[in-house]
Amino acid sequence: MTGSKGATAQRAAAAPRIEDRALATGEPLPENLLAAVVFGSGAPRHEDPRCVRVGLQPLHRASVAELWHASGPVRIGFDGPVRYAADAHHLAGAVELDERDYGGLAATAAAAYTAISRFQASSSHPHLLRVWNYFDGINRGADDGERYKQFCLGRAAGLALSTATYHPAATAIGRRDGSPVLQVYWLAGRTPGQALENPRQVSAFHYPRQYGPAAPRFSRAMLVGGGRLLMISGTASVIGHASHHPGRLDAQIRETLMNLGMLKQRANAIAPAIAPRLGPSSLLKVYLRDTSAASEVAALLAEQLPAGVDYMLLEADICRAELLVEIDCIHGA
Ligand code: 3EB
Repeated sequence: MTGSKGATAQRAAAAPRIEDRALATGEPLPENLLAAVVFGSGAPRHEDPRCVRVGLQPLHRASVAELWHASGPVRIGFDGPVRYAADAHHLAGAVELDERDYGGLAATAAAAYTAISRFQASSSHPHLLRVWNYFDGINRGADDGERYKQFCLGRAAGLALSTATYHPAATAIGRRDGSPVLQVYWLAGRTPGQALENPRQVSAFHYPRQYGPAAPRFSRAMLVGGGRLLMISGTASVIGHASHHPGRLDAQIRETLMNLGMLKQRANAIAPAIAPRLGPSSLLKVYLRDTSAASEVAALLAEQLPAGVDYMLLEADICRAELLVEIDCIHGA
């Protein structure tokens, strides 16, 4: 009796294993995979629906991939614009919509998130946990017309159809590839996650009006797999709701790492399997606006990160023009 109960608890607590490594040209995708996110124009092309190609250029490697390994056999499916792959616990989904088909980014984001909300509501894995959003020219446009704010407007409209009681963790980052495609991909679960906020920061969904007509709908982090995996949203040099240290890369990195540290501590306090600090199993994506600062950033991170912590460094635009760098993190033991 206790044995079968224990097995049930363990099944419910499974977390996907996520790994960063390059895929060689011609290399088949590993077996039992939920998703392969590949970065850069040099990344190999796969026709597999589980593959998402993101046009962000890696700055310290030729190509990198993030592999989401399943815990068993994978079922692949399609539902309208959504493509997905699922195992017994988790689902990876992706939607890629061409802005020219919807008349602007806000309408495109609304269409994407309407599709996601509808799909998730009827899915066997209904709980939206972690979402990445990539689109071109995130800082183009003035005031409320700035594309990031337009994206937030459409996302809010689409997510309003969701039945979820909390927001997923998220990243929203600008590509520079001139492609009119909004890319959204996500992790969802059969069981809910636990959303975390950062006491150093105002919750994004409570940001004041100055940041746009609709607040960004995301949580600062999500505990996944019964507290075995922490998925931290895109994190920048924001305290309260304000950007800090404009123009100062070193201070922005330091502040960003403090925000990440706070979320790891909070997670560790309620989920002891989560290490309170970054370690060799942490996966970082560092989004950097100024490519000429790549070696400076590498030096700063070598100084500020614990030994053995690796990261992807990607050329990208960040959603506020004054932010030079943003980091997101997948973090376990
Ligand atoms: C911030 O703290 C930085 O709109 O989905 C970080 C992570 C940011 C996610 C999003 C935006 C988003 O507000 C920007």
